[in-house]
Amino acid sequence: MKKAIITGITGQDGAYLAQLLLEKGYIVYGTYRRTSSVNFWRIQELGIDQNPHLHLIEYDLTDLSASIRLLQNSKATEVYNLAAQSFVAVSFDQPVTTAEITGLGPVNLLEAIRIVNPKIRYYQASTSEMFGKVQAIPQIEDTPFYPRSPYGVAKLYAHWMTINYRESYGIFASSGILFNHESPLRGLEFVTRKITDGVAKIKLGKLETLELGNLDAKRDWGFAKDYVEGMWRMLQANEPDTFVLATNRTETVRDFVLMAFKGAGIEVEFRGAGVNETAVVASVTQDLAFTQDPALTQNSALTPALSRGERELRMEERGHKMGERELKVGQVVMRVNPKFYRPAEVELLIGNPAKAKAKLGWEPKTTLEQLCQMMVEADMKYNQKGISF
Ligand code: NAP
Ligand code: G4F
Repeated sequence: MKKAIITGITGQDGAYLAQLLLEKGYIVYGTYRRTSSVNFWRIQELGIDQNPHLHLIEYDLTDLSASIRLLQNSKATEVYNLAAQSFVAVSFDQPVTTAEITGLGPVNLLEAIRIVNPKIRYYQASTSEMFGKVQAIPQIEDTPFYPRSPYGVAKLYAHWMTINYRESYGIFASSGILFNHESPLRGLEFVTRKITDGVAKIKLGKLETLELGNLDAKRDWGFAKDYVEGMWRMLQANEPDTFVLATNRTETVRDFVLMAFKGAGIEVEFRGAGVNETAVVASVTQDLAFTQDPALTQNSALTPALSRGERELRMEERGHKMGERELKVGQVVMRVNPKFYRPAEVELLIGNPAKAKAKLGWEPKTTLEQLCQMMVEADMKYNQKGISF
């Protein structure tokens, strides 16, 4: 059986990649950090936490000796380095920690490979943040880099070290330049999940207004589960290389807000500009597409329309109890709070994954609309159960 190490198993990609490799018959060594309260909710959500082929190992990427022991003890032949301080906003407040984990950390693993077994294949989780102030549209593998955050700078160092170890020591070290990828397992601090969680809370009457920063930023958002497949393909290729994984479509944060509210049956209109911009409720359909219960769909052709009282009763039976605050047309459900602005912003990302398609046979399978709907539905369920990860 093939053995692989995944650093950062408690993160979004770590969980999906572990699921994929277990399905492919691997023995997986997933690393997590010692903290006062370790949280395995993602691998629990995917139902893989008790898999006998998954071994959880305490490990910190900043420790060279731990990296050496990790490789020696596991005898893995593939290493997927997903561990990082990955939140761009925090990297402005903690630039040194970010450099140590996200920049230098991967060098510990590359050195450990060089020392323990140079035949081990290595995947580095590089990022479209390295393109920063973009020098070409769309971005491809050869587009010049111009990072705009301490996180982007740290990742760029690790990216070049990956290439350097490939060229200097012949190590099979591949770098995946991945554009933003999201899912119901995304951390709540990232904008898409913050929005879908906020929309769910607003729909359920648990929150009045969502506060966001720069609504004009454009991102190329894909589904994380599609992207981990690309990581695996990179390590099965004949040669190590650098690949962009992206969807070749870009939308603004504002577009995603609109889409998420729509997914919850709420039409919003944007008013004002800059720090004064808001989204207000234009109409509410009570049409909970995510319940997949035609009886709750007001305009369902299959069932007679229910009266409002009947519909609320039916929703309560299904656990969709309406919150105390009912949504009203004209209610402000989103406003800008400048505290979420960044000292330097990446305004536009859009990637062309043509090389990955040609050489790896990889392409994204999930549309942004499908992704957004999936996240809204998951957050409705989490919030109905009263859990918020
Ligand atoms: P994530 O959810 O933030 O997960 C990061 C993981 O790294 C967590 O398991 C975290 O552990 C772990 N970690 C942090 N510091 C560590 C340390 N010192 N030692 C060991 N583990 C450490 O990130 P993600 O979205 O899954 O992304 C996976 C990787 O891809 C990251 O390297 C990220 O920078 C990169 N990336 C992500 C995207 C994206 O859109 N998601 C795009 C391009 C690149 P804790 O749970 O203990 O914090
Ligand atoms: O969701 P974000 O925090 O993701 P960001 O900064 O693009 O970084 C993510 O993607 C990178 C790949 O390009 C990864 F390498 C990185 O690890 C991470 O996964 O922010 C997206 C955009 C930004 O322009 C931000 O300014 O959304 C804007 N935004 C507007 N309001 C907000 C908010 N971002 C956050 N997190 N929270 C807000 O309230």
